[in-house]
Amino acid sequence: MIEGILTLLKREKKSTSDGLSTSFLSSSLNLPLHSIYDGIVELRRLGYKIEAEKGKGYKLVSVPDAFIPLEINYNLKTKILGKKIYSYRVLKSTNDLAYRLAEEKAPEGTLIVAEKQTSGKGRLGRKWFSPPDKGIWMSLILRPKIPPAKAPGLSLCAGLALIQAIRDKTRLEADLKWPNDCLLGGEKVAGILLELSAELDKIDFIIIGVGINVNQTQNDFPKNLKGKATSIFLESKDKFSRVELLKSFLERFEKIYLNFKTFGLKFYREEIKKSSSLLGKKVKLLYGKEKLKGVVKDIDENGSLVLETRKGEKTVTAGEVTLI
Ligand code: BT5
Repeated sequence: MIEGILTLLKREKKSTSDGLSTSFLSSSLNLPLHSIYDGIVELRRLGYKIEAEKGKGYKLVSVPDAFIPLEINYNLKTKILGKKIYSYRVLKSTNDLAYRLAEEKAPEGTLIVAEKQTSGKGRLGRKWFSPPDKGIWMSLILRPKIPPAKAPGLSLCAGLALIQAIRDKTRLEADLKWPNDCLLGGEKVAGILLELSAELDKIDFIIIGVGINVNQTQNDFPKNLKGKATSIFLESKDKFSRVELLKSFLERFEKIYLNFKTFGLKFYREEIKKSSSLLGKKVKLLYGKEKLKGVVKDIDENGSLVLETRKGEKTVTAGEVTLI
């Protein structure tokens, strides 16, 4: 019911008329008058600002920048991603809940999103700082029929979709830092965490977790992240709609993901390389106990990093890279 009211109010927002009367909404939606009143109350409770001047109709003044499934779904141009949404004010970790839901057979494309995480996770047990209402903390359940060895390429696909979405919504040009970071001005604005449930040769599901710092000010970051982390607001001095950015990411990632399942990184490798801040740079790489130094030569068709070291060329599938 509220979807219908909202759709009409949104359409009306673009015109200059006096708003929509209760009776107009009631007859257009084939609903009794009291359902229209209830619907307006519910929309206001969710944070939609709706004016109703005496003698005139309802007018939508503003929409909340909150992860309301209704708002995420509105005009969302995807076929799989975000068709089922679990949205929370507070969660320990969207990845943890996504993993549990995936084990319980939640469908591919299920989106879990939270306004705040209390135990946001990075890789290797690291923490992901996820304060309320200013960032996007989300996870997607994917079930691609690809060999497990190809899965890490999905981190780069998500990173590329993120860079495209940030460009689309903010005009900022972010860098992709292999394997799972997005940087603005050399500092981390987003991170990606891929978790996999698989047998030897078959993926059961993949959870792709994405954390994006959107509207944080300098004071919103803890001391240990100063100089390391940034937000879209800090780089652009503008506040952006998290919902719009999330939708743009879902639409772009779906397109890349569907191609990736069939063709691997083929269509995206060049774009990934163009966005990559590491190509041609001298780096140090840590992977478990292995330490390597060299110049980044390439990102290959599997998404691995190719390093030119003193002992020749080395190809690595994962690790921690620092510029030297
Ligand atoms: C990552 O790990 O970059 C992956 C982060 C994934 C977070 C999302 S949020 C939604 C979903 N649910 C989860 O529980 N997680 C995912 P890693 O490369 O290990 O980087 C972690 C490091 O980044 C930390 O050790 C800090 O140094 C830094 N860091 C922590 N919070 C940050 C933030 N908000 N912005 C930038 N850097 C941060």
